[in-house]
Amino acid sequence: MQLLEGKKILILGIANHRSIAWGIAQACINAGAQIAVTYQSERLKVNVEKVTKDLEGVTLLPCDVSKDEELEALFSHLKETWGHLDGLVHSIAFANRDDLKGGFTDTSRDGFALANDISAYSLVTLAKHARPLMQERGGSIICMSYLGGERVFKNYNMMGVAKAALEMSAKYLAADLGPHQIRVNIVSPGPIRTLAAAGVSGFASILDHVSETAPLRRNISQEEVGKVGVFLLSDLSSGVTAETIHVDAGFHAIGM
Ligand code: 1JT
Repeated sequence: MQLLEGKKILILGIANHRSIAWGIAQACINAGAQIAVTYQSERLKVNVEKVTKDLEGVTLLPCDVSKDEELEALFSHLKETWGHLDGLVHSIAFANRDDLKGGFTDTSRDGFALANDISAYSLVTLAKHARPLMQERGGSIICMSYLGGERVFKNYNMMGVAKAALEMSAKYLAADLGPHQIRVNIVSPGPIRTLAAAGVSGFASILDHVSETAPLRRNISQEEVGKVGVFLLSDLSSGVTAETIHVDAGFHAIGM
C-alpha cells in the first residue's frame, strides 16, 4: 500500500518544472495520489500543461487566489468531481520586486497589502473552502514558508513579513480545524532556484552561504521538499499539526 494511495490532493503554485509545488506534485503521484493542479494565468497554463502532459489523471484548473469567483469555481468543480478532498498544498507567494530589495522601511501600503493578500490570506480562504470537503474524513493542509519569516534576512523584506503572517495563519487554522481532524502544517525549505528566486539579485551568494555553513554543507532540492510534503499529507504524520518542518540542510539551527 502506497503512502497516498487513492488520496485526492489539490496543489496550487506550479509555475514551471522548477517549482517547489511541482516537486511536491511528482512525489504525491509517485506515492499513489490523484492530484488536481491549478494555474494562475493563461500565461502560466502552458507551462503547467507541459509538465503534467505525460501524467495520467491529473486535473488542470484555473485559480488566481486574489479572485473569489475563481476560488468558488475551483471548489465547486472539486466537490462535483471528487466529492471530498484529502490534501491541499499551498505554494504561492507574491511581492512587488521593489519590496524585495532596499530598505523595508520604504514598503508601500499597497505593496504590504498585496504581498499579504496573495501570500498569506490565500491560505485562510483556501482552508475555508476546503473545510467542507475535508471535514468528514479529516485532511491535511501544507504551506511553504522560508526562514526569512522567522528572522531578518537582507532583501527578503516584505516577503518575510508575509511569511510570518502565513506561518501564524497556519497555526490559527490548525487550532480551528483540528477538531475536524484537519491538520495544517508549514514546510520551510532552504533557498532553491525557482522562477520566484530567478529575479532576486545575489541569489547565488545566498545558495553559496547555505552550502558553506549548513550542517549538511549543501543546498536542498525540490525532490527533498516533495518527500516531506508526502509525509505531512500522509497518515505517517497523523499526530502532527501546527508544526514547522525546515527542509534546509539544518541551516535554521546554526547561529555563529
Ligand atoms: C517570492 C520571491 C517568495 C522569492 C522568494 C520567495 N520565497 C523565497 N524566495 C527566494 C528568496 C528571496 C530572497 C532571499 C531568500 C530567498 C520573489 C517573488 C515574490 C515571492 O533573501 C534572503 C530575497
